[in-house]
Amino acid sequence: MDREIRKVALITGITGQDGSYLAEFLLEKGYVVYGIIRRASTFNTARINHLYADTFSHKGGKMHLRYGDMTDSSCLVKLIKEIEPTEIYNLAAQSHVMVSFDMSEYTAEVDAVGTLRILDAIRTCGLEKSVKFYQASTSELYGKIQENPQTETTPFYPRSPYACAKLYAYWIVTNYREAYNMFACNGILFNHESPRRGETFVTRKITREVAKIHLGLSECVELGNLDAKRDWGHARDYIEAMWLMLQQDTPKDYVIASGETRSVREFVEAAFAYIGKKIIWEGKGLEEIGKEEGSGIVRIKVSSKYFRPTEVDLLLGDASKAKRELKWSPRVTFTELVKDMMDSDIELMKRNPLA
Ligand code: NDP
Ligand code: GDR
Repeated sequence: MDREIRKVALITGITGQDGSYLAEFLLEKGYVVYGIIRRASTFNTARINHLYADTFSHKGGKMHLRYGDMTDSSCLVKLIKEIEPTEIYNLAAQSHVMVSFDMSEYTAEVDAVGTLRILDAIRTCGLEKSVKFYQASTSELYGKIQENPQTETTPFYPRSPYACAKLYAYWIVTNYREAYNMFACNGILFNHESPRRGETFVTRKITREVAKIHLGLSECVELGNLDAKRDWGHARDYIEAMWLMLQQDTPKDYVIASGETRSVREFVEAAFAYIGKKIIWEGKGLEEIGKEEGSGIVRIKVSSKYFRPTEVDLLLGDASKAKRELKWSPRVTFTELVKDMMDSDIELMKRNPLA
């Protein structure tokens, strides 16, 4: 294949929410896509099975999976040498903020040093002048908010081991860009969700539980901090921004956000509204409950076990730079996002009430 027109992408974290949407997107654009998967004792490819297991949707054998891990430098070198990617999307991470308090060292190994390992693997293979590199940076970097809304120049103040690890990754990407002239970009993405969102993130936890309540399979959901505010968008929109960053002439960092913020409480209300129920809040703090209007059944309880040692209270992104330079804008509204997730979880629970 001609070097000039080769379009070969390597995605770390391909089995995750974003990796699966990105793989689909790149295959549609004619890329050959390689993904790194981890060996697990159970299948972990549910989000991408449709892309490679089915010969009809296999896109002419353009999707390939390789075993690997962000903690294993030699395997990263071997894979990059074999694949010679033209673009690398580094999405692999221990991505759960709460879990990072329990597994702080591992989170740093994967999210911080893992990013360094892959950058060094690129250099070891002599590809630093040809590969374009995308780093999955995050709005969690802003943590304790210094400025509202947050832009590319807002100071960082990380509030979890996850955010601290991602802070290292952000700066090592910046440093390698400056030191070695690498085409490396940080996408500072605000929360993005979808029917493929991991089940323990708050939006998916809510839509799954509300779907169960709708079908009579459950009565109540336990949550943590209802007052935390997030800038939520749809993952499908956000992965396009990743690709756009690597199609520019100059590598830069971009905020990707919806520009709207809502509390966890508002997400709960929107999910219940979708099934035609209104929630009435009573009490304060850990004693607070959410009752269904009319029936008075308790639908929401607050539990201390979901509170974090340090919380990020409010996130609100300003994606003006991405709008201006990448011509990127989010398409899916908050209401459409909730609908997409609710429809999908109601279907899932109908098919498999034990899911
Ligand atoms: P997910 O948690 O859904 O996916 C994470 C992926 O990383 C999975 O494929 C997982 O594999 C893989 N992974 C975890 N540890 C390792 C490891 N040691 N070696 C190799 N692969 C590993 O995350 P998302 O798709 O939601 O997010 C993608 C990236 O974007 C992450 O880096 C996340 O931190 C970041 N981010 C996400 C945002 C969001 O709102 N979704 C916002 C901003 C940034 P497995 O399936 O085997 O567990
Ligand atoms: P976040 O997402 O920490 O923003 O990180 P998450 O959905 O886990 O939490 C959002 C907010 O909801 C509050 N919350 C709860 N959270 C969870 N998980 N479970 C609960 O029961 C619950 N109740 C209330 C949290 O305290 C928090 O304030 C996500 C991840 O995808 C990161 O990888 C990514 O970098 C950031 O988004 C941007």
